[in-house]
Amino acid sequence: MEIDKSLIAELKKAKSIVFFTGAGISAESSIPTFRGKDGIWNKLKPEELANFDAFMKNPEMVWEWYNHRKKIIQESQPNRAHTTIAEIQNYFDEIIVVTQNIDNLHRRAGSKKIFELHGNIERNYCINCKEFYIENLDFSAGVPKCKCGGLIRPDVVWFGEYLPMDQFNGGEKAAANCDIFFAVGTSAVVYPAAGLINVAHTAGATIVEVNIEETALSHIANYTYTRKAGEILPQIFNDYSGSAGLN
Ligand code: BV8
Ligand code: ZN
Repeated sequence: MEIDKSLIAELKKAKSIVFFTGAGISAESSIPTFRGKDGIWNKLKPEELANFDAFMKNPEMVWEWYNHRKKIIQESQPNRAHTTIAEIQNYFDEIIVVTQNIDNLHRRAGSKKIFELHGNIERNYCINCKEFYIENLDFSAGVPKCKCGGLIRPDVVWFGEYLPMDQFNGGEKAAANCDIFFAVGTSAVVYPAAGLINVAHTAGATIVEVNIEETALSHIANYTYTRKAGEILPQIFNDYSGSAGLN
């Protein structure tokens, strides 16, 4: 697939680039997406798992689901989409990652400026005293408990829960001030996160969509690359560095 020369020209002028990412950027790291054809939520209903009531009703089941995902994530590696975003940090004034993912792969790939809108599966906290637990939790007596007796939960944002304001505000500011906004591997159906694409568009940023299929927001993209993120992002920035004489 040919990369638009006009996009390369825009990259050469760009100061600030945002990568807004969803589960699709981690698909090539063998982490299942939510809504794609093999999405995990085709089988399990998100309402039954990713919400606080479900956790209070059946914490064992919700923890089983997260431990299953943790295991997949621990056995996975960042792919070329994650590493490309990390590598180009030296070429531009500002590369900001605003991710909906909880898999920590952007950080493991070396990205420095990351806003995590939906939390991080490697962090947990007590629902009672809010104490954070990062290290391995003790499941020997069932659902892990805090020293205060409260249940420990994953530090991820469930449906009906507010996003961490510092992360969302940071992501929103980045979207409102960037020159180019890449939307990579997201179905753009979960709000308020997906609203950041509109924020960037309204602020006049160039929108580049990278997805293997059309999405709810493809109509506002200036460029759409219907290819795997792990293939097209390296190609875009290969073409860019070639034309900018960085190779
Ligand atoms: C909130 C938990 C305020 C963590 C998740 C009606 C209209 C609008 C909004 C709502 C509504 N009803 C309810 C709401 C609000 C709700 C919402 O948006 N619901 C949607 C589903 C309708 N939002 C919320 O509840 C949010 N909070 O609004 O708070 C509030 C507070 C109190 C009271 C009232 C309001 C909280 C949202 C966060 C929910 N948590 N997960 C976890 O376990 O992971 S959501 C879940 O979806 C994940 O977090 C994920 O990040 C998110 C988005 O999914 P994607 O990342 O886009 O993944 P998906 O599988 O969908 O798509 C993957 C894409 O990749 C596909 O397009 C595929 O084609 C593509 N792809 C695949 N392979 C590749 C690829 N692309 C490129 N390369 C590849 N190789
Ligand atoms: Zn506690």
